Order: sequence, then structure tokens, then C-alpha cells
Amino acid sequence: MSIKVGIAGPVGSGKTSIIEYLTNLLQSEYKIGIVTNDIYTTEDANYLKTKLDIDSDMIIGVETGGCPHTAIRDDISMNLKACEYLEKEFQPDIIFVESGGDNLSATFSYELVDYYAYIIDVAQGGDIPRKKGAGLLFSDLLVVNKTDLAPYVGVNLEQMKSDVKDNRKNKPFLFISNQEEETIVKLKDWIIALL
Ligand SMILES: Nc1nc2c(ncn2[C@@H]2O[C@H](COP(=O)(O)OP(=O)(O)O)[C@@H](O)[C@H]2O)c(=O)[nH]1
Ligand SMILES: [Mg+2]
Repeated sequence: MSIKVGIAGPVGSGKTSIIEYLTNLLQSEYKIGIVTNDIYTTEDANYLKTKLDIDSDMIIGVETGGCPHTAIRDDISMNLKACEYLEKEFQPDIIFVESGGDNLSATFSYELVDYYAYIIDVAQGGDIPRKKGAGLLFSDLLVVNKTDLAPYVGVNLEQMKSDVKDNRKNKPFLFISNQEEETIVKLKDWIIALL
């Protein structure tokens, strides 16, 4: 059985990039499958197929054709089918399921994934954690990405951390940036702990 990890969050927050780094860090020890969701294309899957050094048949792009929330929360049949195919053909250790970009209310069905991380980024505004939203409050891990951009977009990271702490209660969160390798390693460690 694979462990299935959902990666949700608004368009452009860094979901595909995060799957790319995690796969690069994990692939020597774990077999990875990937399912991406786009509304009208298989753009993210195509991107990952060109970038990653894993069997491209283990990367499946689901074209949801409609509301991106529905395909990960309500009618999960297309995503389930993709995951079942990967499990049957390749027996991966981990399957990452990237949601189509959403607004702050999207969540994964736990019938589709075992755990999910919710990704926001600092360039969307420092006030996002105060605006709450289901993914932000209830995800298994909240990731605040692109901390390197904070000085350029006038975001106070300390204030943002304090807002995140208040809203997450005891649930975990990470502030990360692709410019700081050790933060990506912490994210990888979170995945390994799930296994
Ligand atoms: N500055 C900066 N840019 C990032 C970081 N992570 C991702 N990006 C960029 O953000 C853009 C959107 O990322 P992508 O992974 O496609 O977002 P998605 O729509 O959530 O899948 C891309 O141009 C990435 O290169 C980061 O930590 N810092
Ligand atoms: Mg993406």
C-alpha cells in the first residue's frame, strides 16, 4: 500500500515546485508516484515529466474539466482511478496528489489521501492566515512558501508566524523557501515521519 499525500493551495503558491523538490530528495530511497490536477490541461504533469528523473508513466495528469475542489473532495473518482492505477502497476511508497489551484476553502477528502499539506505563499499577502479557510485551519501541515520574497512584498514574517500559530492551534506548520535548503529538508522530514 502506498501512502497518499495531498498537496493543496491557491494557484501559484508552489505546489508543483514542492512536489519536484520532494521527489528529488526522496527518490533514491522511495518509489514515488504523482497525480496532478489541472482544470483544462495536464500542464503540471507535463512539467514534472520533463524535470524529474523518474519513470514518466508514474506521473499522471488528471484533467478535472470543472471546479477543482470537486475532484479532490466531492467526486474523487478520477483521482482515485489514477491512484489505483499507480498502485496496481508500480506499487509506489508515496503518491503525491496535487490539487488544481483553489481558493482558501478547498480540502482533500480523506477517502482519497491519507494526509494533506496546504501551501500558501507570502506574496499572496501577509494577512492570508488571518483570513482562515478550511485548508489553512485543518490541513495536516500548513506550509507558508516563498519566505525569500517577504522583503519585496512588504510582509512581516514575524507577524505572519504569530498569526499562523494562533490559527493552527497545535497543528504543525513550516515556513519555507527554495532559497533555503534546510527548510525544504524539514518538509521532507515531515513526509518521512508519515511513513
Ligand atoms: N521566490 C520563490 N519562488 C518560488 C518558490 N517556490 C516556487 N516558486 C515559484 O512560484 C511559481 C509558481 O510555482 P508552482 O510550483 O508552479 O505553483 P503551483 O501553481 O502552486 O503549482 C513558479 O514560478 C516557481 O518557480 C520559492 O520558495 N521562492
Ligand atoms: Mg501546479
